[in-house]
Amino acid sequence: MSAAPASAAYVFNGTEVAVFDFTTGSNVGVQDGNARFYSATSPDIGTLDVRVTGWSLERVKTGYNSYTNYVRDSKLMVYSGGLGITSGDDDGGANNQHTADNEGRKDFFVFQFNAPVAFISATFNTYSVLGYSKDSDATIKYGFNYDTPWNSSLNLDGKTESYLNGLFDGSFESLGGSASNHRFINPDLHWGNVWLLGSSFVNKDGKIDGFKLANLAVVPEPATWLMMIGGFGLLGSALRRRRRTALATA
Ligand SMILES: [Ca+2]
Ligand SMILES: [Ca+2]
Ligand SMILES: [Ca+2]
Ligand SMILES: [Ca+2]
Repeated sequence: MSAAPASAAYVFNGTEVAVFDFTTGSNVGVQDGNARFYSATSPDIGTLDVRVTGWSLERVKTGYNSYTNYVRDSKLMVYSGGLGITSGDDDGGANNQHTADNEGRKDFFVFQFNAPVAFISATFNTYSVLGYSKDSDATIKYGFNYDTPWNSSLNLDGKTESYLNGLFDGSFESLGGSASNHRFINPDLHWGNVWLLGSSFVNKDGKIDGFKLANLAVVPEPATWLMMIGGFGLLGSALRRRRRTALATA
């Protein structure tokens, strides 16, 4: 799918999606591990909030012939082109390394929502990292986490990739090309209140991925939806309990 205007309202299953605009904010005083907060509103579903952080996976030699990937807190930067990540091996962001890139460390965003959502689409602005050709493949992970409030730290710094993966129910690839693009990123309609979107961890085509994320369209899960439009709180939580019980026994 190409280039639906970023700000255009559009409809998913009869509901106007909520579109987070990631092109506003300041980079003054940004430190590793900084968080940014954004809100998005749909006339149909009200307002959703998200906490966004930037990370990278560093491959560390841990034995004669073995390696372990560790999560490193990184700088979540913001530009007119969208959110980027400057990680510890990104030379201060030079040569478009301030993007979410998988040259060296694999950079990724973590999104903690105040309600379960499904990703629908996103705008990827591509950049040539260190002079390589542009590409925009992404790894996406989704899961439910009710141990940590949505607006609090998940304390991922220094954790292993296995620990990171344990936070999520599943993972998939969203392949993109060299041009900046707006695309659907959740064809199987997964749900979660905690999501990861990164420069591809798999990168099958071997081309370095480097992009800024300009926006993200989501919808809340139906049970939450009922609560948000008001008056159905008990019904919503009953549905949620049933659903999660069903998941737990599946
Ligand atoms: Ca980077
Ligand atoms: Ca890098
Ligand atoms: Ca690609
Ligand atoms: Ca690639």
